Amino acid sequence: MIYLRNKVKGFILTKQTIIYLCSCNNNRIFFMLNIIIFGAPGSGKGTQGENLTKRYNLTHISTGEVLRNKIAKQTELGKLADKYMSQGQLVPDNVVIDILDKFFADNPDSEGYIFDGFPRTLRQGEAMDEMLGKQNESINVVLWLDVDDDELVSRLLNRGKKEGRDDDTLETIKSRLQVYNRKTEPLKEFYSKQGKLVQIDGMGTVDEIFSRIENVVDNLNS
Ligand code: B4P
Repeated sequence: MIYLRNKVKGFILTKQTIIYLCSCNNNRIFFMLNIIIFGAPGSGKGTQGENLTKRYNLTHISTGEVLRNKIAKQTELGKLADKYMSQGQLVPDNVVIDILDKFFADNPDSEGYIFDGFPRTLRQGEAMDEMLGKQNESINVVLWLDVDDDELVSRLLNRGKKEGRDDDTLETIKSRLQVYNRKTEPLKEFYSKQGKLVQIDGMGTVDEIFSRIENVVDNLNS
């Protein structure tokens, strides 16, 4: 209840005013919760992203999922993405930034967003801030799922066996982890400087991890 999409510029809103306005359904005051779920490949971004979507009624985007759909449909963008993903490399920034731009255009009335797998580079992070800024929005929290490397590899190999994803082979996993360390990890400092990064112990069962996440999200700004 803390995140106010302040369409009413120039008002100072106390907690009491917010409670009052929220009880008036006709007032078009929006509370938005914008979350980035962040972590290495296999850290559980997709898994916990879905849990968050259901629990907080958010609109979910997984750039990995969007790209895999494009590959399955053999679109031009899909063919391009496949070249990078099958090598464990990141798809070029301009391609994924365009995907995010379209996602915002398609979901203008969302109650909040959950970004899963985006941003993965500093340039993507800056582009996202800019896009959200245009809507008078910003990221509320970046949930960093911290998981040991051995566990990451074991989860991804397991998924490879079950789902047959091309990028879940040992060789590709190694290169994805290197790419993560080189290109994605610097985002931790980017969000830490903004005071938004929260480290979550990503080891344990899916339910245990989700209750740690709930604990953080439920207590934001309290
Ligand atoms: P993604 O689709 O984002 O996938 P991921 O990082 O591999 O996995 P995730 O962290 O979501 O793990 P999951 O919950 O599935 O990216 C795939 C590729 O797309 C990238 O390598 C890149 O090439 C490209 N791409 C995507 N976004 C991009 C961007 N913004 N810029 C450029 N390129 C981009 O969990 C993994 C497995 O572990 C699952 O099988 C799950 O069931 C299991 N698991 C989860 N939690 C567990 C737990 N607690 N215990 C045991 N197993 C667990």
